[in-house]
Amino acid sequence: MTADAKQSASGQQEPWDDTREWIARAQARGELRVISGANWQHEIGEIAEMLDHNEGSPAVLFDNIPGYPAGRRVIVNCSGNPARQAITLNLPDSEGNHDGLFKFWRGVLDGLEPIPPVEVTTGPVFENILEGDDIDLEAFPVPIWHPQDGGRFIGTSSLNILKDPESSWVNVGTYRNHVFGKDEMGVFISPGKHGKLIRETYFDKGEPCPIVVVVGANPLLFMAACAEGIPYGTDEFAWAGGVRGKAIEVVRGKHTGIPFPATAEIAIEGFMYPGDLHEEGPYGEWMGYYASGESISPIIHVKAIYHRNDPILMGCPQGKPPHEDNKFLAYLKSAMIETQLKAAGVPKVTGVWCPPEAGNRMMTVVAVDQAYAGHATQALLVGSQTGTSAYAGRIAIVVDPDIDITSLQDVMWAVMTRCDPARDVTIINRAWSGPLDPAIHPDERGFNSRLLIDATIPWEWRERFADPVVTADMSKATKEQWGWILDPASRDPRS
Ligand SMILES: Cc1cc2nc3c(=O)[nH]c(=O)nc-3n(C[C@H](O)[C@H](O)[C@H](O)COP(=O)(O)O)c2cc1C
Ligand SMILES: [Mn+2]
Repeated sequence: MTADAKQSASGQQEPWDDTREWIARAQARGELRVISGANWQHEIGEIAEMLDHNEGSPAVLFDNIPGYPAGRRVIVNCSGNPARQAITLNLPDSEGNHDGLFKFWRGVLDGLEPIPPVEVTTGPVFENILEGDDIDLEAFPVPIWHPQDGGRFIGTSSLNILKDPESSWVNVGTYRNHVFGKDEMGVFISPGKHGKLIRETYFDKGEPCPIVVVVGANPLLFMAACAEGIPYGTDEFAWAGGVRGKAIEVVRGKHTGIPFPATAEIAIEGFMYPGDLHEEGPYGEWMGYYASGESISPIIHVKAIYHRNDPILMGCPQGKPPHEDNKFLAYLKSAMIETQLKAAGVPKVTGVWCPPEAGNRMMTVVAVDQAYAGHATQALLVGSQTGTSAYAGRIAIVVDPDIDITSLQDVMWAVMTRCDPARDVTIINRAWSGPLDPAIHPDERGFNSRLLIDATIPWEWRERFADPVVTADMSKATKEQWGWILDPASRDPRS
């Protein structure tokens, strides 16, 4: 069934099932361009970087990549703007904006019931099965994403699927995958991530660790795989099923028994062995540096590659923020932190924002309607350390509800005018970081410190705090009446 038929049959949009339907919907809305002839050596990477840093950029599907047969494609920037996030989340076009996305994530996360994946006997991912000498990771047009990358990274928006050996838990995480050779690749997992904890359970017992890496999943599953704060023990496929209100269909790898989406474009199955290591990286990382350089990391020995005809490799190269993931994680992570603050018993939180400019991690802004002495401190400390906000933070800020938390300009105004450093600034030490932080001495990475800023009006003398010259309500009212002056082509509506 085509994407359009799905729409008209039910009178409203049914969830799309695979990347190809997603592409059809994006194309129908003018959100996707097909580009022929860009090379994998540097042009696709350069274009992806340009798309990340220009407002309103489209998703791009690269075809006719020199050296590869037509049809072997690469897609980037899928959910890089609110309109395409609405497609990914199956929302009406009218919800593809700030308010619509906040509303969606707040609503869906409140009491989210995961829907476990359902197993099916086969799927399009099995259209081609490569084993033995046929295995070749470079049979796909894997780009060199950044000039100083240590090679071709086939996994940038990948689903790395691992199964806990002691339970039925399946975990899905996005971790980069560096191609080492025809049938060998890497997986770089930071300390504390679920995938690493699971792998250690195998290695501690001296056992090989099975894995399936999907490098052409779909934009929704990518969101699930990189959303920090989905609890330890929760299957991200089930979480994604809950978000879209319909189970994900999975098949199982022949060699590992690990489930992966039946409609995946490309799935790579293999094993890692204790003590079997290879140089990995460097890679253009999310803070905008090649910070972790080259290190030694486990090798995935590939036993099978499954792929659809004319497979589509999905990419989300990082680099200087904001990149594609920052643009969608801003809504998702902010709503998750709000939910977590509520669950931790912090009342009257009116909003949370993880600015894309700070890679959604290095800054967390919490707005609270202060109701008692110490309330702002509570929101600030908890907000900086929830499951979603703890990793790789740098600065957390608490503000009052009149501040537009999605505007760095407004947040900075609050910091500059409501915070007296001697009273309102706290540094906590030895927090959760990792090897990627360029601000920490290369030999001392793992921990970092956090700056916590209370930028709220001081509780004790709130009644005497100076009135602001302008409020959001005043600006809005002025704009409604006089906003036409800002448009040079407008006519005076009063005449
Ligand atoms: C584009 C992108 C690339 C990422 N690459 C890595 C990576 O190479 N290693 C890593 O540990 N985390 C990486 N992450 C972050 C993880 O995907 C994220 O923390 C996820 O929640 C981990 O899931 P887990 O806790 O189930 O392991 C990346 C995130 C994004 C958006
Ligand atoms: Mn997880």
